[in-house]
Amino acid sequence: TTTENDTSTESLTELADRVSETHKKLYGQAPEFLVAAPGRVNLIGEHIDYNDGFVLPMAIERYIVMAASKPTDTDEAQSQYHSISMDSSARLAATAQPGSDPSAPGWACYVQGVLAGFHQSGRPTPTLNVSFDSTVPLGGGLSSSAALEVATATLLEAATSTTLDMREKALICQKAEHDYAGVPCGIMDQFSSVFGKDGELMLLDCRSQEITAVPFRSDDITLLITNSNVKHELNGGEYAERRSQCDSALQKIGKSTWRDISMDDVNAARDQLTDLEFKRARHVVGEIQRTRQAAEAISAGRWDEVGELMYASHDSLSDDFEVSCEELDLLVNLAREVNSEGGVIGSRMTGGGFGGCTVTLVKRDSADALIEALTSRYKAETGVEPSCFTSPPRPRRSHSLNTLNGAHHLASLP
Ligand code: GAF
Repeated sequence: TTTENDTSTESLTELADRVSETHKKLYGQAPEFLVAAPGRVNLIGEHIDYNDGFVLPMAIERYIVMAASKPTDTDEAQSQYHSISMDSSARLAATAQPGSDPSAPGWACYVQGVLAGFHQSGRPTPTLNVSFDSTVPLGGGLSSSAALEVATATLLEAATSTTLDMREKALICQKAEHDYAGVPCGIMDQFSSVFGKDGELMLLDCRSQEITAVPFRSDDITLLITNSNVKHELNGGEYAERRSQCDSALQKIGKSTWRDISMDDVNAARDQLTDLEFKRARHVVGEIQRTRQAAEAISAGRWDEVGELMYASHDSLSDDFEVSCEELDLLVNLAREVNSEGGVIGSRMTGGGFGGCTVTLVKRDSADALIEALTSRYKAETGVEPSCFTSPPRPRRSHSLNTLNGAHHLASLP
């Protein structure tokens, strides 16, 4: 069980100021570079990014900010990274192999993987003193690891005055997660952090990597993110296990991509599949359909339909894909009970699962009452305090750091 720290309501500007100040104290140097990368919430399309499916995430106003300066000792070959909230540091070299320093803090593998990716692609990786902190809750299913990877990549771009192709950048970050964190993730989180704009859902075709913006057309609806503040990572292998179950189901169904498979094909292959593979296949095919349909329904303002699709997605993730948990089911059921008369449109778990967050579409003027109901009832049943925040889709503002969307190089200071 984890709880969010109280820095979670900080704006990007406040976070950037605080990280800069801490950096000065820590290294005795003003930062030369300041970068940010956002977390994300996924409205629908879960566990199908690695199955050639569609996902519909949105960047949220929660960021990882990194400040960096060049060390005065020019012979120093290793960069030093310091996590402010975790008060831990790591010395990292771009040539290190995965797992070569077992004493390094848990977060270091994500940074290390990106350094290695830059190095392997023939790009320079200058030695830096770095401090970072986050308003993305860590390990809460809002993509804090991708934000850390993308912030690192953005810092390296800034420090070497280069701009990577955005897709290549996201793919370097995904590879970092595969090779250095051992998680065979899809492309959703890194694409979201690189390309995401808050207030705008992006329909990502994970096969072609094409992105279509899906703006919210409703001023009176908001997204409520509720952190269950529990994590049930059994052995860390559940994600890879789901991936290989999907791969073996695909092979047995006899097609080269899930995009060519209908529910009839899944049913027709029932006898060739194990029970688990059948359930996984039913989720994948159903979720691909639901996500396409949801994108259309949002564009047309058919919110009730979007809500039904979200509940169906949750049920499928819980029953067929088995990545939910009691606490997430409880939060979704509580939202369902408050129902449409209470302004709730739809609700589901978001992200990898086994704890973390739910996402709920709710009428803006009902959000406070819903937060109150969820908080008191969830706490009464689990003994855990959830954290709630809305990520209001709204027009972009134009005069502060908050206007920045996606990964950003905030400043290069002389
Ligand atoms: C995690 C992964 F990193 C994503 O690629 C995605 O598969 C998600 O779980 C589930 O939709 O966030």
